[in-house]
Amino acid sequence: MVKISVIGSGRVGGSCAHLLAQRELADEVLLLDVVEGLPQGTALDIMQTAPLEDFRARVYGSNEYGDIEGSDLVVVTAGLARKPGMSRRDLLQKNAQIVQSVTGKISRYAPRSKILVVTNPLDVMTYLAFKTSGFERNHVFGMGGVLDSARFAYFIAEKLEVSLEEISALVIGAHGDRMLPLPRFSRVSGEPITELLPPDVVENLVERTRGAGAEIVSYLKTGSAFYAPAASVVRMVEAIFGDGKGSLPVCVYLDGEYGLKDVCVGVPVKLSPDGVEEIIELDLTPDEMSILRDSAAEVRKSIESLGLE
Ligand code: A3D
Repeated sequence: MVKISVIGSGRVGGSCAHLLAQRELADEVLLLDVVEGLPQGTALDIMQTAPLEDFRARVYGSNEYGDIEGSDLVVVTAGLARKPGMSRRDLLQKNAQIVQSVTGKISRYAPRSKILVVTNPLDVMTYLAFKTSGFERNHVFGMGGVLDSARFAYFIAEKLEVSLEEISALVIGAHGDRMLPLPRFSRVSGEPITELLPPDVVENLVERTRGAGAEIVSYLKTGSAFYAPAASVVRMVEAIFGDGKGSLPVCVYLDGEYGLKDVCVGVPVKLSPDGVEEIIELDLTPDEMSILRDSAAEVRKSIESLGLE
């Protein structure tokens, strides 16, 4: 029996719950929100896809944190989404309060769960969730790199007009303007894209990936992306409860890895039912290392601006 609770039944949370049920990645999916009726209505809508999509998972909604008891994994999507003209930093104060309160409830009602953070700004919220929960560091992690890497892969496929199956792309670092797409580690049929495309084209793909979230916000105007973010969470859930093979870029608390300490950023890890099983240290060039360090420094600055320490 696998139980997954999704806190926040908005666009990302609702879409996650639907995909988790459809793929039968959990026996029970609980949707929880502070808005009365929202998780219940969303869950009922999702359950009514079951006769059409033929899944057996049970999705239900609640406004009571006590219902997360027994969860193996809690996905935190509670918070405000970025609106046009709003930077990730604008979200910081408000979402910090929400994530601290939600994490406090998780440690109280589901102390043996793992926490997967989605709320932005992702790396700071993952750090807060880790610190507030008091959980071991391998039990608290965030989704950012999987989405950024999927976006990079999509842009590469579009540019080279090749099938997506041939592409593996990798983005590490903070989930934001200072993310670190890694062309050397992004391959088409095993060949690094740096061998297939001129440097200016690679740079354009990197820049488009860095701005991919904002590009969608500029179209939608009243919200941000949610289909690909939800699919990215589900990819991580598959890695946790599924075969556990391969590595994914995941936001984790670093304690000396990559020369970084007391900060959360995205790096490749192996996931298993016990959470983060191993942090993989890539052999980065001095330039790549310097971008990663800048990325982490930006996250630390935001953490410090919250005045926690
Ligand atoms: P939205 O559709 O507004 O849903 C958020 C939900 O959270 C709403 O239904 C709120 O009622 C609910 N909520 C607020 N406070 C609480 C609380 N204390 N307890 C329970 N529920 C609460 O937003 P969304 O689903 O589009 O986005 C959710 C979050 O994910 C935002 O912070 C986004 O910025 C973030 N996000 C991150 C990524 C990453 O790649 C990291 C991608 C997309 C969205």
